[in-house]
Amino acid sequence: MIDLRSDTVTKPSKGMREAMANAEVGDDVYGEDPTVNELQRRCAEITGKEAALYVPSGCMANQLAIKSQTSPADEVILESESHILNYETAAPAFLSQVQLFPVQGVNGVFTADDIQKQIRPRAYYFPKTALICIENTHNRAGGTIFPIDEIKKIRELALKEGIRMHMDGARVFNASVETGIPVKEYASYVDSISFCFSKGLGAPVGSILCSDKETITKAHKYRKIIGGGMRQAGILAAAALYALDNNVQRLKEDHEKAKCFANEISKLKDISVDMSTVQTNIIIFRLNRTDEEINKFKSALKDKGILISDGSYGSLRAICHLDVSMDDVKKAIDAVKEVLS
Ligand code: TLP
Repeated sequence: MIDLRSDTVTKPSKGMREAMANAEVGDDVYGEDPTVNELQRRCAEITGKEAALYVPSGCMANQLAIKSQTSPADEVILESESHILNYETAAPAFLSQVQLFPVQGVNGVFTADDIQKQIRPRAYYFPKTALICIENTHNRAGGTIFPIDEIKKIRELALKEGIRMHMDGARVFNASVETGIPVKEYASYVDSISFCFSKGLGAPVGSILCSDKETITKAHKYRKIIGGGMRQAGILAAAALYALDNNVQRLKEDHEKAKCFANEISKLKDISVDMSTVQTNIIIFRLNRTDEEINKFKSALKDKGILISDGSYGSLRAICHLDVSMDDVKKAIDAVKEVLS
């Protein structure tokens, strides 16, 4: 199968498995796992933050960021197509008792001007705007990169208003290798940043939350409360360290594959792709057919060994990653052509 449903489907390579097998481990609930400790140290260094916390998933990293930086009845501004709003099963309401204020952006990007209007005046009858979340790269928008100049403007506004900022950087390394902007620089404009090892970086499990010591101390406690304390997790952290050492620069290849796939399928009748959104490894496209025909298209592709997934609002999504070669991408393009002809 050529699995383009997500970059989460990647399997640990031989080298990664060896690193996992050889990992030194200890009980991380006692803080005694040397490999987890090394991963957290390394990620704090990469992001220029004081501390980091290894967690099982990107959702948990985002939710701990919200929980640690808000109080019940606060408000969180985020983009209306963001992962936190759409795919995290209303966890901010469930875990943090906060209200989400979605602001519609363009291709996942909102501006400081957009947000300014939505910041609540400080009055007892308004919720307190406590946190602004930005997603970089933006999943539902097609892997779009949040422009650094806009992040800076939002940061200025947030500092002026006393609002904290979190970056859902599940795929921030994709943004970084594409723009050449170090992750540390992205991180310098937010109070907390999370990223995932289990997507394009190719690890089987795990994400990290990086922030100041106080926030990470809170997140550590909340991770325990929600059952996220892990024991000999060094075996997993070793995969994450291997990913940081070996799988970052190669993300650029995934972007090239995505551009190639998007380019070729955009030439086909009935397929539309907004090429301006194909900036990293995700391709969101539309098949201008009925829902039933779209389902048939997906299953015909599956019969040919190609898996794709649904995007939002009837769109389709393909993602390139390290387990899909340029040859596989060419096969996928041919399959799309055959199925449509
Ligand atoms: N995204 C998954 C699905 O949940 C949609 C995918 O296949 O793309 N932030 C962003 C921007 C994400 O795209 C995801 C996962 C997460 C957070 C959550 O990560 P996990 O799945 O590790 O909880």
